[in-house]
Amino acid sequence: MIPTFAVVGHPNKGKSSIVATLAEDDGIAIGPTPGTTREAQQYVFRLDGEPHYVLVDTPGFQRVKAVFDWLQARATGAHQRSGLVEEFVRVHADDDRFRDECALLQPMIDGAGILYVVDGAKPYGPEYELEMQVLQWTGRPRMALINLIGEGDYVEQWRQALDQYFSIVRVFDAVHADFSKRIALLRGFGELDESWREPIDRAVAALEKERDRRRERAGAEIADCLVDTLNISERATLRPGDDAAGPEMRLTAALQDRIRKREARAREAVQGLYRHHGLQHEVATAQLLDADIFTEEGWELFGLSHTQLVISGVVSGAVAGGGIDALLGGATFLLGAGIGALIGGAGAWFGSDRLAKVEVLGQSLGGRVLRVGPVTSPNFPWVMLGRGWVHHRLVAERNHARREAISLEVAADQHLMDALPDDLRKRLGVLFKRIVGGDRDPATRRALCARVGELLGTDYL
Ligand SMILES: Nc1nc2c(ncn2[C@@H]2O[C@H](COP(=O)(O)OP(=O)(O)OP(=O)(O)O)[C@@H](O)[C@H]2O)c(=O)[nH]1
Ligand SMILES: [Mg+2]
Repeated sequence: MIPTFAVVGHPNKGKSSIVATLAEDDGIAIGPTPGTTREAQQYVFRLDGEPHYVLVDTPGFQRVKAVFDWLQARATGAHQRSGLVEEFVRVHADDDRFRDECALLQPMIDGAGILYVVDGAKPYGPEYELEMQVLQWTGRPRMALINLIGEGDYVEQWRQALDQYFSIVRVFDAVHADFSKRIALLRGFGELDESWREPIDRAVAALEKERDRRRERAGAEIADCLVDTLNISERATLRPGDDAAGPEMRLTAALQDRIRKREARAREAVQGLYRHHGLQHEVATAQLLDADIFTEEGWELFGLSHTQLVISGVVSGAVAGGGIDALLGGATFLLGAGIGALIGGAGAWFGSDRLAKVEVLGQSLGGRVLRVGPVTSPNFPWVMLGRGWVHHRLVAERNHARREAISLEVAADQHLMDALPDDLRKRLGVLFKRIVGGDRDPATRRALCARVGELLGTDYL
């Protein structure tokens, strides 16, 4: 049997949040009012189609005292307790008063382990004791999870009480726990019962492998988006005597629109890799990621600073000949010292005149053809990459219990891509140049995928 865990506890303590995070399912209902979960519901965690474990989300205890009284009135010895719990559920299967209790006890009767969830931000109280006793009477392997909803800290109190009834007691914040905490918790599940150790070890190994694979695939999605957006152009035929200004504006707008759509497609793919299908709506509210590609602010924030554009050799021709290497050696010396004068003032790298190539192509049968694009601004690939990086970071680290809008603090004067190690920035710069230059070699694409994947694995943000 696949290891199965019933997540139980008082109403509104974060049971569904824990299920959402561990099952990677952002479709599970989570809410601030007690009684959000009305029915027990199974969630199978699968990777590559293979089921690894099952979590059963349950409604909270409602009438635990009545349950315990019923059990106790019939108890004769410890050897009969689990049988009595079974009998309770059988007898009350159609009794509406014990609907929630039956729903939460049934999975245990069917062989599930128990994850008892409490809120460590609120003080311990004797009303929980009966819940713990009923769970103890099931005789199933059980672990207590101290979730923290809010500011208070009563963890020690809780520990002392929980230690009496549970073989393992852990603090686990369903909303903020990172990958390593999730893995540590899973390993704990494996310790609950001898027969679960092996399948849980396999689940952990599969999850770790999946994490690398997701990053790799996300790197490829972002790299492909870069290659595509660096090659998009728009054309229109000009009739004799037509002024090019109007069509040029229209084509520029169309070009920008296609780039935006391409990026949206890449973001969707990255979210899909991490099973964050429902994120789309929230991303729209995230201030940073929602910023349009074609704004000067975003350009500054996500891309390279002017200084880096020069010292990385991204802006060829701005410095004569071998000057770039000399500059790299003396980067600190140059910072703030006349760089602006070398490459032009702020804003010189943004604006439609510099953004994309605009060409009137030769006479064709229908007339002259106006082409806008591809985008030639040297910062463009860096801006796109920076946006992809930030988006990936937020998606990859986001728990499935987290439903509020995502946001990221970035100082206004920060240039994200400046945070890259020089070596990586240099390699990326070389690849960008090749792609802008029309290089279609699959090896170039592969190299870009690998470099972007490397970037996604870094912690520079
Ligand atoms: N800050 C914070 N809030 C949490 C955490 N876990 C749950 N919450 C919030 O607590 C509330 C209840 O969470 P649920 O997961 O719906 O709780 P539940 O135990 O399933 O509730 P019922 O289904 O009503 O019994 C929601 O508003 C969650 O966003 C947490 O770890 N940190
Ligand atoms: Mg719930």
